[in-house]
Amino acid sequence: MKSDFSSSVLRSHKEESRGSRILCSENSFSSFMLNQMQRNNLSAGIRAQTATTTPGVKSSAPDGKKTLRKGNVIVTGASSGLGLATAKALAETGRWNVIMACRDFLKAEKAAKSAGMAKENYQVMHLDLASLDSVRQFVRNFRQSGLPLDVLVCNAAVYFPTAKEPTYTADGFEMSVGVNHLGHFLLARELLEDLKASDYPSRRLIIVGSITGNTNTLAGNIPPKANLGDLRGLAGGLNGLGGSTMIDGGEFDGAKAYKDSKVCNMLTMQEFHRRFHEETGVTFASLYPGCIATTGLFREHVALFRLLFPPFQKYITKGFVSEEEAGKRLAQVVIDPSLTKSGVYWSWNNNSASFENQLSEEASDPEKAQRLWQLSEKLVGLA
Ligand code: NDP
Ligand code: PMR
Repeated sequence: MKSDFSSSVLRSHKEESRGSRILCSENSFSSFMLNQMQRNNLSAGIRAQTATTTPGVKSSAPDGKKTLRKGNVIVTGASSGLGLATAKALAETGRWNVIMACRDFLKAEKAAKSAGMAKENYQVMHLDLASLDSVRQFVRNFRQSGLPLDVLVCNAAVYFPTAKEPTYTADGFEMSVGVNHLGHFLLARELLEDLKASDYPSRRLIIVGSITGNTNTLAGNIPPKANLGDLRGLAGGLNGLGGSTMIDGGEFDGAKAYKDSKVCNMLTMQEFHRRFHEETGVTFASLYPGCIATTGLFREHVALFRLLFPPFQKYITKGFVSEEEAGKRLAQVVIDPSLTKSGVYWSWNNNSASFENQLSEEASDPEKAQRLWQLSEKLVGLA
């Protein structure tokens, strides 16, 4: 039974088209595992992607050789986990100035220092994605810095798996979708202008996605599953004032809200691609960096989960990746000249080689993406 399970999770890690059903409770992690060993009922959702590349523009150095100026990249949520590891990997190249867009200025400064990032390679700017005013203020502050914007990485996220009641952003949206999707949606929409204006050879907008939002994988089939339904809750404002705090209009569920927000992230990337890639040449991408089971994302989870999750991912699913390795992967999506294809959801195999992955049917539904775009525009005051 165990070998069946191990081989099934391995196949799933490669994200072959599949799904499963499982009963789980956050308090009995080992019973998840047993249940999972017994339940495997698979289904599929596959989609092909289109290829495009951006042209190169280089400036001349005094000796006549072509050189590239230092790139400027904004990374949201760079004060810990994946964001910090990515900021560090980019800063260490000496070719990138990392703007760490963080809600806690002091925490970010301390994190950069303890990661050994050299002062000349980063700066911290305040951004609280739980407030649309803060997002707008961040955009103004960034523009005042006079720096061109070459790459934007929407990385920050919150996850409330054990919350019984929803919490809300300053604008009254359920917190997980408010921060992970709506705050980033406004930020990315505003900063697209800046990316367009940059003369950097490859300008990129990257929105971090996840396997758990993709129901064509085993991980995406652990209940509660992501499902945006007909978006009626989002249309109602996600504020709990008479309507629902969940995108699909259902009862509040913190774990589902997070997974829904990741579906929004992946749909948004593709809608950006459809609307703006050809016109702007900007590369739009999303990714699943691997299971970084040690990050602060799980800070709200029960203690038993935090204890067992890293070894479970390391030894059973083999989906575990260190913060350092995950940071290198995301940094690769920022800088690698071979990853300029737009509209792609990147993943990595066990040898850390990147490949274009397939999204679930829902996470690649163009009509849903368009409706999500329109409703999100209304909620953040762009329409
Ligand atoms: P962390 O909790 O370590 O990092 C999340 C970051 O987001 C922190 O820097 C946090 O700031 C910041 N953040 C939270 N709320 C806000 C806000 N309101 N405004 C600005 N910043 C905010 O988690 P991870 O590094 O794991 O997560 C990073 C990304 O990776 C997320 O998009 C997540 O969905 C994705 N991901 C993670 C996986 C994993 O296994 N960990 C797997 C797949 C995807 P602060 O430091 O102040 O708390
Ligand atoms: Mg999952 C190949 C199998 C695989 C992978 C790659 C992940 C990734 N997980 C896998 C399998 C399983 N998980 C199985 C079989 C179980 C039942 C025992 C399981 C359970 C589980 C829980 C309870 N897993 C979780 C949770 C969480 O609370 C995490 C979550 O959903 O956060 C939203 C999580 C995750 N598993 C992953 C990844 C990457 C996560 C977390 C982060 C994320 O998607 O951002």
